[in-house]
Amino acid sequence: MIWNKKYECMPRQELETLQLKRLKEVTQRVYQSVPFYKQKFKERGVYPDDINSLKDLDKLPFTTKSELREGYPFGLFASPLKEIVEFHTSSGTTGKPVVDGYTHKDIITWSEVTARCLSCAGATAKDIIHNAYGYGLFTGGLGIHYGARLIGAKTIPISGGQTTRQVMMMQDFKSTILTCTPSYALHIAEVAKEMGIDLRKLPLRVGVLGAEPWSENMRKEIESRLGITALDIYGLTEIIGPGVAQECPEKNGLHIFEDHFLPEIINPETGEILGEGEEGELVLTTLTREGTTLIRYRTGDISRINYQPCRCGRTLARIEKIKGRIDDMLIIRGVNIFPSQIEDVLMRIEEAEPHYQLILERKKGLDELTVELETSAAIFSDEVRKVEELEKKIAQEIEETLGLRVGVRLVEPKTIQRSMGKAKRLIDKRKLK
Ligand code: DLL
Repeated sequence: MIWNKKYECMPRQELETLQLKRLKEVTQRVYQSVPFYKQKFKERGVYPDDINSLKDLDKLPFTTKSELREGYPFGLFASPLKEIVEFHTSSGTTGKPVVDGYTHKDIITWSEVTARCLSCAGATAKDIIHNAYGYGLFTGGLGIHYGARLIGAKTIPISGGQTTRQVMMMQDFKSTILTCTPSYALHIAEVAKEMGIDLRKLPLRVGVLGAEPWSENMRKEIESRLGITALDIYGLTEIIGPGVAQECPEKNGLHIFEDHFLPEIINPETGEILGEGEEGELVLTTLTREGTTLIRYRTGDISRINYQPCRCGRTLARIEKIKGRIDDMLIIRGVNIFPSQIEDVLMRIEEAEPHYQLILERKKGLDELTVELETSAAIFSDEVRKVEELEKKIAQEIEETLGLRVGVRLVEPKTIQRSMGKAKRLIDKRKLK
């Protein structure tokens, strides 16, 4: 299902003409109305009139998360406060959050892009959408809600938590689409099983899952436990919330809505723009936002871009599944690794349950990583030797695949805390000391 053929299937040349027109407007807009940008542009010796082609993008300065924090709460808005109709904030737990202010037109844009996401995943007006993303300051709940309303689907605004009730309603309302984080989808499946309900037999057919990194093998796990097609959705509060990019059933990258968000991939160390297919940090410029309008925002997320048209008919570029955030990259004895890469290996192990945590400690001045992984209760009823053998096998598998030596500790079912939203995969005990 393609929600907006005109824009999602636009020939690239035409799309680029539109992007340039919008980029010019947006640079004018921030220069005129956001003192922070006027100052930054001046410092760099660049003015809105210098933007004459998309290649001129690299003349513009980057925007960082810490700059947004410094502007807290309304300092970076490009619209007067009287035009703002809604606020959302980022979900960070420490320090001041990042605030996104939306004008009425921004809410219309947001509805449009999340409607595209849901349609891209196969949703139509006939669907019953079980929306278990958190409602409130987090953008997940309301963002999906607006898109679902635009396509005329039936939304259950259930938010996160009270999982037994979620399963009951999913069964009684005959929900067809589940929207939540991948880790919460797994938790729902676990609770359903305990209730004696087989989700695979319910009408549920698609999951629109995102807001946290998840690996290909985690996808397989979710698909088989819930009996659904699990598709990835990407977004961030700073830019709009969910609705920046969405995977189609081809499962080969997430279509980025380039008529609204202009993507680049850069080398995070040098800031240099990288070519198609090269891995680096995703940078986004909002082309149509009014309230919060950002120029070259450094998302901190690692991906690649692919400009080849997709078999689904969309001409929009695709970003590869996000590997993780730069801040979450672990460097252990010289090996750079993202938690999602370890997850991918763990989910290949037959005895592994999809619940794990990574514990980072410093021992004798060296960083050490221990993988805590749940396995079935049956394994613990065997001899201790069996548990140790399995731990060794998993450690070996990780070392062979990733070149990284880790400790593995198998734990009983339900030891690891379940998440209603974004799962906490890494426990950094170095910072606790
Ligand atoms: O997580 C928005 C969202 C809601 C996206 C619902 C998808 C679905 P924030 O709380 O601001 O916003 O967190 C944004 O989460 O920079 C990524 O690091 C991470 N993230 C979001 N989607 C994905 C994804 C929402 N599909 C931050 N895969 C982003 C990997 C993701 N990481």
